[in-house]
Amino acid sequence: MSDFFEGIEKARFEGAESTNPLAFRHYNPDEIVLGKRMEDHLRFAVAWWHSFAWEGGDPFGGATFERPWHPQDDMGRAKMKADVAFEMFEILGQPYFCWHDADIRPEQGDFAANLKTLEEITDYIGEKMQSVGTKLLWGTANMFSHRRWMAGASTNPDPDVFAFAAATVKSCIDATHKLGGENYVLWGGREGYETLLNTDMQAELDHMGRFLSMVVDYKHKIGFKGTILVEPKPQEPSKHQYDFDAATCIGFLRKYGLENDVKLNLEQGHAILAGHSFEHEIAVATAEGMLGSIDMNRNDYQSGWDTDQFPNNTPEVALAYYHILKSGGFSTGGTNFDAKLRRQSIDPQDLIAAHIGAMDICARGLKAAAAMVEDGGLAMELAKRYSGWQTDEAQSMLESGLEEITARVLDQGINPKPRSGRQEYLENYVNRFV
Ligand code: XUL
Ligand code: CO
Repeated sequence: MSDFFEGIEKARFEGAESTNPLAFRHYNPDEIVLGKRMEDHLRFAVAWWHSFAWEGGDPFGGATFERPWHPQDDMGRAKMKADVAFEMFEILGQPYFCWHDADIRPEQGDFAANLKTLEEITDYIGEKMQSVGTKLLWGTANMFSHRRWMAGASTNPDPDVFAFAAATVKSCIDATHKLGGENYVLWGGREGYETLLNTDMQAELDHMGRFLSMVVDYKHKIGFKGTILVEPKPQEPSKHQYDFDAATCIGFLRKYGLENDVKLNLEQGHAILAGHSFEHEIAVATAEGMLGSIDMNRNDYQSGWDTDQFPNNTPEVALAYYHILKSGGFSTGGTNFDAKLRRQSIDPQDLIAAHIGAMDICARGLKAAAAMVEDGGLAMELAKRYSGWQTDEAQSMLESGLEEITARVLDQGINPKPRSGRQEYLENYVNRFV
């Protein structure tokens, strides 16, 4: 036991009237929502990188957190970091967590040494998972921080980097499989370009497609039952990233024949950077049956940067979960808080308060979404708006062609009457629930 969270008790559900800042007011894991436990709907996960590995630096200044496990270059401190992480999971009652290899093991500089420390730390984490009961939602490889990845991983012009990336991803899928992970994520922060002047985009996309096929082949070979997920983001750190948004990723997966084997991990902040809303990205993915999991955070609407703040906007969260519920909810995926403290929030209590607040907002959003699903008001408006398409005549038009349709327009003197889209009415409707 470390004394990092000394004096902080296990967080409990105390109900909406509670004024206890470290209690849940909405997140009640056993509460039944649409026939399922709240915990099983939301499937929360803590992101190891933001909560334990990030030291609080920004482009203008260094570490502010100064945790007892910093600097993170030695196995003893990596284990201390794991001890503290599991203490936090117990305080919060977190069902899941997520990691990059670089968050959990000390960086050794070469592949063989990194592999050894990854195996050692994942054995250690595996034992802690047994005793605490927190499970692995997903693992992933950090192929963007170290300078070897500066020109990409699978899209690097240097085939040796492609090889290093293949070996790294294999080691991370192995570690995820060993820990019973339910998904494996690939986020390509450097899979893109800084300038087209030095970039062969065609070759890079083909290499990325081939790389992903190898990942899928390997997953099947070792019997990993988890889902392979890619995570769209338009830019940052690369000027342009190939996995720009959900629609771009789906097109890419189809082109390389991967649409049945790979799904999407969607993140709120990435949706905003791509000029979309989070629910837009979710709706695009669910329309194609490709929603895998979500990274829940909140982006600063003024900065135009990926600020990864903890979510605290109920209406936004409610609309996201509305689309998730409508598509049947998560299967292997969940709600990972890809969110970090502000760099002035240096106390251990800040870490706990941030997660409690985020879990509460998500619970509140989920309940609002479930109430909208149960009430059926939005579904009814939608059905009304598209009801014209229920007629045989409208349906048969889809089987015909421009000439037949033109003949019908002339014959029947078709002259459509505009109808209200009722947007304000619908916005008021949503406000009844949030
Ligand atoms: C970066 C990001 C990553 C991925 C995992 O913006 O979201 O943390 O979730 O690599
Ligand atoms: Co993310």
